[in-house]
Amino acid sequence: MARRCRLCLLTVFGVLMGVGCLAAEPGVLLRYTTYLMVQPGPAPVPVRLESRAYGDRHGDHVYSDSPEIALLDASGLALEEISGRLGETLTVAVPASAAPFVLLRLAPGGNYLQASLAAPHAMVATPSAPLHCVGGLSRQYFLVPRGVSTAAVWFHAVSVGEAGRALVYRPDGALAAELEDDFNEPTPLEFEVPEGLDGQVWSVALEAPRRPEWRVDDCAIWLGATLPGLLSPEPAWAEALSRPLATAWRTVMDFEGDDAGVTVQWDRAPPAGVELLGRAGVSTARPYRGRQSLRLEMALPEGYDGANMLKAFTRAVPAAGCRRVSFWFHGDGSGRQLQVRLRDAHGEHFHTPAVPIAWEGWRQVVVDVAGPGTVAAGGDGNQQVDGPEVVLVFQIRHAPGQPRQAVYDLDDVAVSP
Ligand SMILES: [Ca+2]
Ligand SMILES: [Ca+2]
Ligand SMILES: [Ca+2]
Repeated sequence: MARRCRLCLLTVFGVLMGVGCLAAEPGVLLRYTTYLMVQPGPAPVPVRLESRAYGDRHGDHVYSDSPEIALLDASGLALEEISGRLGETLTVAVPASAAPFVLLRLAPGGNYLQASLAAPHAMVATPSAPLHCVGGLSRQYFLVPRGVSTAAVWFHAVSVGEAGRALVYRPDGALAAELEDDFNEPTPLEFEVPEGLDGQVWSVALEAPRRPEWRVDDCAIWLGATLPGLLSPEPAWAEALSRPLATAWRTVMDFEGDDAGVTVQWDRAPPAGVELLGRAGVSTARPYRGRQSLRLEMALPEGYDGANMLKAFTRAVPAAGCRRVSFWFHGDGSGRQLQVRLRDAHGEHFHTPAVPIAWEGWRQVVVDVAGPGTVAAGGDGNQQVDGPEVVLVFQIRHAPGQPRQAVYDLDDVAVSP
């Protein structure tokens, strides 16, 4: 009898403890659409969702949007769709499941939503599904996978005057990088990951800016493509939820040696008497990391108005089974198309989607070799990046009307399975 009572008490205590946690920890204030990843358990997980009107913070405008919530399984299939009411609090139960995660799509529209739950969870913060927060971001944790040496968190506060002070912290809590900006354009806060601090949990926060004419309000936040795109209020949760998504990155070229190991070639031979300059070599002028980068130079003479493509072939690098390629590229804003091609050990070519060089200065580029935009051709046709070694080709497409001269730098080429 006594034993049964104790069990009852424990159960009730457990429930109350959960409720206590729910009340104590209101989450980040969200707007527009943000995805919340929840780890389901053997019992349903209650998620408390508090809808708040835009007018709570700003009296100048009213939005009629009511919150729309969807429960999605790991494949993105909707399990349940719930329409909430503006200004009300509702509790959604994430059903008991053995699945690694369930996603909640939280869409308060122009109004706000705040989620509270005691179970392990994280907010999705990827380039394609950013986290949309309001009034700053309390310290949130993320996993830096093994092999990552530099990474970035991106901020975009599109309205002029809506700004913030972005902070990234190392696993021991020491400040790693800091940036106060208006973030009118998507802006990365880049940070170095010293050896031994990869494979660990870091953190990020967005605070009120110091400049008096700026304030923190709406901001979209996402993690650079070499990081699993999850931000969690607890380090252990970030670790548990991110680990299955993390891939180990391996640097295959850092251009620190005497020989860049890169040869260049124009795609089309120019007419007789016309000379096109294309050059590749190591340079100390503006490395991204270390002492050197790969410098790619091109020049087309006056009067030459043809389209062409400069191709830079790397030496063969160990990249068998590679699914993604990451590198840093110093752009010139010219809009030229930059494309990465892989030639595997069996002569199969993988043409990844081109990106326009629309930025100036250093930026990380991550290409998805295994993604739907990649076209495979030739070779053994098995759609596998066969090793042991693979040649990477960086192709820069010149179109008539674009600047006749360009100097690009490229550094830290890494691959992930
Ligand atoms: Ca802004
Ligand atoms: Ca370097
Ligand atoms: Ca192949």
